[in-house]
Parts: sequence; structure tokens; C-alpha cells
Amino acid sequence: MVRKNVLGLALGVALVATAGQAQAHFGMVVPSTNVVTQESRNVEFNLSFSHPFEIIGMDLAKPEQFYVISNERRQDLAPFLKSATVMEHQAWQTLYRVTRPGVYHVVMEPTPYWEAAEDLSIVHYTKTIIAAYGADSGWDEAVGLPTEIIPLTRPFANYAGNSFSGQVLLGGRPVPGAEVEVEFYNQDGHLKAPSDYHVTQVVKADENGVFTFTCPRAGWWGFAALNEADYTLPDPSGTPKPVELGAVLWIYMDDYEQER
Ligand SMILES: [Cu+2]
Repeated sequence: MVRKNVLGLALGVALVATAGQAQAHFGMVVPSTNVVTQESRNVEFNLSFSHPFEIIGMDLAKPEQFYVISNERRQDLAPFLKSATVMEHQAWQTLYRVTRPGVYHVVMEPTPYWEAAEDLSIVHYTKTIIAAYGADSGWDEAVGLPTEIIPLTRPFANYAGNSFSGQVLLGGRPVPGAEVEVEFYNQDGHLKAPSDYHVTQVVKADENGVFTFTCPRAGWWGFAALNEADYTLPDPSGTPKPVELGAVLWIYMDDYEQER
């Protein structure tokens, strides 16, 4: 977050230090729908870097890459990204017309974000998966990112209360005992956490990097597995510093609809 003065900066650092894990950043790729039909074939993608439960934004620099992969075909959408505002911060948006049946992996590869409070750069490889016109195969395939979460539960057309399982990969290999942060996108801002601990849930993967989490309500759920990269990036003064690699996946849980 951009602070206006030194006092604000000091206060900000103190807050981050005391809140600790509760201040989880998430790369976000949120589509207007993840089940595309003839009535919803223009899908709006909103890209941001945020604290989704607390509705606190950060500025997202223009992503290095943004694309969809479907039927082994990759379409580059980065040239179509338009500047937008999400949670009062710099974000990106584009409209994508889904023309063919398929399962689409939507991927953002961000520009590294320098986080002074943690003394490292953050790169969250962020995905969501949408299905169009009845196609339902290919959702369990890896994109081939430096780190990513492979869904083991079909990542669309689920109900609130379902469990979601995924596998954390780093360099294409499962991460035993990976720690996965889970956060609900408190989109309308109406929910309040009983304590700072409740903002971000945490679940650990087994020896195969597999985790399971039950999503208690309808809406967007973000899963972030964070690992340290085996390389460094320079901080603003040019000193090499560690890099946090995030494998982030967003899924939507629906409510049952009522018969009228
Ligand atoms: Cu942040």
C-alpha cells in the first residue's frame, strides 16, 4: 500500500508486524462467471493483487503475461488488458468472448512485486479455470508454471459446502507438506472475521502435496501455496533478495437455486 507520510509508513509496518499471517496477499484472477453459456459468452476478467477478505488492495503492475489455454491452444490476452481499479488500487481488466466449447485455464504471470515489509519480492502465478458450452475435460491438467495448484476436484460447478482438493507443484514436482493459505473473497464487504486468525485459513498438504479444504459458503475462494524461489531478485537498491513464489488458484462455490 502507498503510505502518505513517514508516520503512516511506521504505523503500516507495525500493523503488518503484529497482524502477521493475517495479512495474506493474493494474486487475483476473477472472471464474471466460470460456467459459460450462450447467455454469458462475454467473460470479464478482473486482475488484481489484494487482501481479498479484508478488501484491502495493492497496486498490481501490468502483468508480464496473461493468457488462456484451451484444447492445447494458447491465446495471449495481455495486449487487451485495460487499466482498472479494484479495491481502490491499480488493477487490470479485459473482456473475452468465448467462442468454442472447452475448459479454459486463465493464467496471470505477474511482474515481481517488491514487498518492503517482508524484505522480498513476490510473484504469484495466479489461475482460474472456466468451462464453456458443456465441455468438461482438461481441468486437471498442469499449465506448466514454475509453481501451480492442480485441481483434484473439478474446479467449477461446485456447491458451497463441498470440499476442494488440489495438488501443489513447484518446478513440476509435488511439494510434500506444502502450506496452503485459503481466503474468501469478501466481495460485498459484509463479512467480518471473529479474529485476525480467521481472515486467512491454513491447511497443510500431505506427502504428495495434496490438500483438501471445505468451503463453507458461496462465492470466490482463493488458495495460495507459497514457496521460496531458488533465485533472488534485486531490491530497489540493487541488493539480491529472496523471492516468494505463489501458486494461486481461484474457484467459485455456488448456492443451490430454488425451484420457483
Ligand atoms: Cu499486501
